[in-house]
Amino acid sequence: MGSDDMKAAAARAAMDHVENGMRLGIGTGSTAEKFVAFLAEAVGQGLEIIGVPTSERTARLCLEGGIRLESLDDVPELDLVIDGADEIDPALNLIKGGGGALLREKIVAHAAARMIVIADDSKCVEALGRFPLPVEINAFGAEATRRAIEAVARDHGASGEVALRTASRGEPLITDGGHLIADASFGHISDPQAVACALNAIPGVVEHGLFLSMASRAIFAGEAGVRELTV
Ligand code: ABF
Repeated sequence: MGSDDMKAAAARAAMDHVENGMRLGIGTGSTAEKFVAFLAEAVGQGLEIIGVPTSERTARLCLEGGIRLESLDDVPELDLVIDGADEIDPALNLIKGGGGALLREKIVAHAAARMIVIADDSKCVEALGRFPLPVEINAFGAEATRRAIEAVARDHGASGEVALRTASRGEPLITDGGHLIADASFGHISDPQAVACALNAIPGVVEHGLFLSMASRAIFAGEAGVRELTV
């Protein structure tokens, strides 16, 4: 099974957790997009849900698929959010933000009673940090903020640099919220909670991609099939 098929298998399995009448947060990224496709199919067959998207891109795909959407302001409490991740540790702590949507993803996840993360097996890690940690930052004073993140990373044993993310033509990537993304290469994050607290203390940091104790279930797909992990 290729990576695309694994993502689709995890996304299909997540549909078993979607019930009629749910207020559903809908994630961003290629795995979440497979989920949107299955959801659109189910909606076409009569499933009624209210979706709250985590990005403009997901919103567009949902609307194309006929999925009813509302804003989080109109539906501030959600039953469930289903989203992808860049890394997942055994306690279901996550790194997210590789797709640049971490702020809305975290706001939506925080508003949801439950979070299910869907992924192919390659996202499972023993310890977070191999994937550079995305940090969404305010454009004002971006270099000062980048250096402050670098200091946090150094204090926590980071092995690499902190780089501002660029878009396809080399200009800075701008998020849906109008911010920048700094990617911090830790290599290994031994104390995710401490790193999260230190990043939260930097004024220019809008939000970071450590999603700690937010997901209660992970659906992984790999060569051996689909497996679910709960905490
Ligand atoms: C989003 O999609 C992100 O938070 C994460 O960065 C990314 C995972 O992407 P993919 O499913 O394409 O690997 O959920």
